[in-house]
Amino acid sequence: ASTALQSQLTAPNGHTYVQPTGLFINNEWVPSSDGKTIASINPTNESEIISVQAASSSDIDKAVAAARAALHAPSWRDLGASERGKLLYRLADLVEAHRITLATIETWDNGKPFTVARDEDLVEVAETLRYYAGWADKVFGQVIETTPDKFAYTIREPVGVCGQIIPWNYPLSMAAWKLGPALACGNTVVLKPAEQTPLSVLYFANLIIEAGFPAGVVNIVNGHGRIAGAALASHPDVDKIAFTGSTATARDIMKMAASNLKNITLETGGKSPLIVFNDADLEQAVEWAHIGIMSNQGQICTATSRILVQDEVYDRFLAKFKEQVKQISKVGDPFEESTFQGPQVTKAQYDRVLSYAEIGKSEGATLALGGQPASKKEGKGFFVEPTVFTDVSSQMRIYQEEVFGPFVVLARFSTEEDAIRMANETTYGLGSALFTTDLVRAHRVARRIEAGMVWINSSNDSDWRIPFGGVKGSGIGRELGEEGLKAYSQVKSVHVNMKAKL
Ligand code: TXE
Repeated sequence: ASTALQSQLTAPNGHTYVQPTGLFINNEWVPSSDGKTIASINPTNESEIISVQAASSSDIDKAVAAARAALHAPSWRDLGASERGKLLYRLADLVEAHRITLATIETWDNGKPFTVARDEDLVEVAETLRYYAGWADKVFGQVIETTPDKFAYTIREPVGVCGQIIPWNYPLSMAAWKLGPALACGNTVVLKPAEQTPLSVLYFANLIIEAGFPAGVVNIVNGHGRIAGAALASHPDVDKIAFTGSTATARDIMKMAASNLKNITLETGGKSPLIVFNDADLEQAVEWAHIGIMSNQGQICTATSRILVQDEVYDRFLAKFKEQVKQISKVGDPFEESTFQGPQVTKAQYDRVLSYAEIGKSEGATLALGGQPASKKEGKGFFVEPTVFTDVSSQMRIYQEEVFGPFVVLARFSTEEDAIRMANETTYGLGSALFTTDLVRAHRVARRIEAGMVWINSSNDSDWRIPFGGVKGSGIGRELGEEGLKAYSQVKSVHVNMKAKL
């Protein structure tokens, strides 16, 4: 099976490489038990790239058993923490060595611009792995003073077998965010990529073998959410589920994870506000507001998809913002260097963005830009025009619901109190951004926004060293930074009686 489950492919940019297509279990490539496969589609021209194996629930059982065995194997359990770190450093180096291949696959399968995959996503993947490599031997417990008769200390232990379910918008970055801390802390993993974009993560699996991770420490099983994902989330021998995706699926996962009271971390949707005060540097606000919603085809959980602008500067901001969208948001072939926006990832997402354009019009908002399919070569590809709505009010669905595309709504406010109230009138609480030159106001407002993250005078400027996650309907727990280690280790308390007699 090891040799059959791969194919030599040539990507649209002429890059040739060998694509694994199997399930990666115990450092081996195996077929699915029921012979099912999933076709990966190129969103640029809607053609099939290749079909890959789709895990059944019995394949998930095999992957979980491999992860459980690896957790207890001396090759992993007894490996020194610094040695675990070295494996992660080596994996990061391999990601860099294979950067062009990985970026090529990411662009082909997901549709994001190649320049972005190569210069942003792949840099983040290597740096995140390296960051957590450094933490591997710095996760330890405490000695706690009580009385002279007691010696007490804590041990930070791995949580165990971790199921990780990731989305399609940043396939490799999401894998790195989840694998880095899990492996640094000594866990073993069954990771399920999104069925829409498994190819880069499958290629990455071979680097895990090459880095020297023992068999079963990382298992990567592509499959449908409702089959493979659900089998993982409900599995009685999985200790933790880490999930990034929609809030609706997160709710299902919480229910499934309740079966054996799994430890959970969830990173879900958002409708993040970006507030522009009268005293803001308007040029800077316009540039960041554009990046905050239009980059990665708007498929970013922290996309600042609601722009709130103070009365006095509203008209000027809107004019400049529209100009920025027209000038910078060049839609086209993601392999072309000049492209800013590629296709949406799937037909479903393409339809979703266009349907929200219809919803916005029917709700009475003003369509200021876009709202249509973008022109495509030979009528193929999931391209949409960057879309801007104005005259939007808080009752409208386009103000409340996550669209997950290059789709933004603008509303105006008068006072700082109004801005805070409007920013918070959402069931979500992931990102937020605010623009002002008033230092005191910046920090005052940052405290009052109900969100896991606030960007002052920027947007979506995330960093692997800084915690990432949401409040309210945007999730539970934090990833990245030192905080991200808490999700993957648990504390054991040891009490030692020092008294000779009771
Ligand atoms: O997400 P799902 P979808 C939001 C965004 C988007 C919408 C729908 O608004 O338009 O979700 O996208 C797995 N048990 N986000 O349907 O279903 C699935 O296989 C276990 C925001 O693609 O949440 C995939 O691996 N797993 C987001 C992962 O969950 C299940 C990123 C995400 O898919 C499952 C993506 C089940 N029952 C979408 N059903 C973000 N926060 O960045 C699905 N999955």
